[in-house]
Amino acid sequence: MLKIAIQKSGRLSEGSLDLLKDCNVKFSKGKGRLVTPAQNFPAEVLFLRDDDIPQYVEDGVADVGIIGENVYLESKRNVSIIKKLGFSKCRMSLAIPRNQEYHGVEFFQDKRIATSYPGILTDFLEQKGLEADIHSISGSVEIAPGIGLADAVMDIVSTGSTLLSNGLKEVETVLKSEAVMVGNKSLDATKKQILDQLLFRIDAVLRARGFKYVLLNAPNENIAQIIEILPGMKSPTVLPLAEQGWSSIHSVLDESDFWAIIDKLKALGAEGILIVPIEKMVI
Ligand code: PRT
Ligand code: ZN
Repeated sequence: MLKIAIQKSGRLSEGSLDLLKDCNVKFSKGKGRLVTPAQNFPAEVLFLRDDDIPQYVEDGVADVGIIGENVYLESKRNVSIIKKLGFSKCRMSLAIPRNQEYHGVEFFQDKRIATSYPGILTDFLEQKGLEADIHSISGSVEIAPGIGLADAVMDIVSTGSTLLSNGLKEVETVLKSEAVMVGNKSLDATKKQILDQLLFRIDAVLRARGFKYVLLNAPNENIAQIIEILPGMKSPTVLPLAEQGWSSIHSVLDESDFWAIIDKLKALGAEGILIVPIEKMVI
């Protein structure tokens, strides 16, 4: 039985639940429940506060857990990062009042900086050879300069609107973060085997998320050129259409290339282009 810890409620919950669901690990999330067994996979799901997960994984109360990289780094617990999961992306940044001039990171020398991540900030300042007065506060960091508690903040930023609405500007990115799976360093053979099964599924799900399946109709004389544009997993599938001189071409596209390729395809006479999400991708 593999014990998987996820955040009980917060910004990681939905992504964690979706990932397990896409991996076909089914369980009921009863209200107020702390632990629930999976119905079709040898696992148990624990619902915890994200900050507690690194310690529980280190102690073996949970075998693996899903947290933000920022929480992993701040906790300094003896657990390993097993896999980056690609959701809940954000950055940790230093921000200062909008009206202050900024010419470089030396700005922070001897300043008072409010943060909920004193460990990460200490490491960053040390790396830059700077000394500052770190005020460790647990929430609403962004109001600290406005009430005279600090000269600057280091906080999580996603869209930047929280900083903006508090009269702050982002001046340095300290680190980039996303959801990661962390694991206990001494799992026994049975747990490792279950984890491998889960990772195989996670890989298939994550791989599929970056790709789309494309189907299109094209005039036969342009097939060769179209195939050159479409990367495909091996080579695209070409099927004759009932209409003479036309074929249907199927392939897999990297989502990030999507628009550039679509334009070229249209220029080559492609019609009826369908872009379909892929659920799992095993290679
Ligand atoms: O209750 P529990 O302790 O479990 O949860 P929590 O309140 O500590 O964490 P939660 O749910 O807020 O965030 C969990 C994780 O999500 C974080 O550790 C990050 O890894 C990740 N994440 C991604 C974020 C954000 N995006 C985010 N925008 N965490 C927090 N924020 C906050 C940020 O603190 C700031 O107040 O959102 C605000 C900034 O957002 P923008 O869009 O205005 O820039
Ligand atoms: Zn937390």
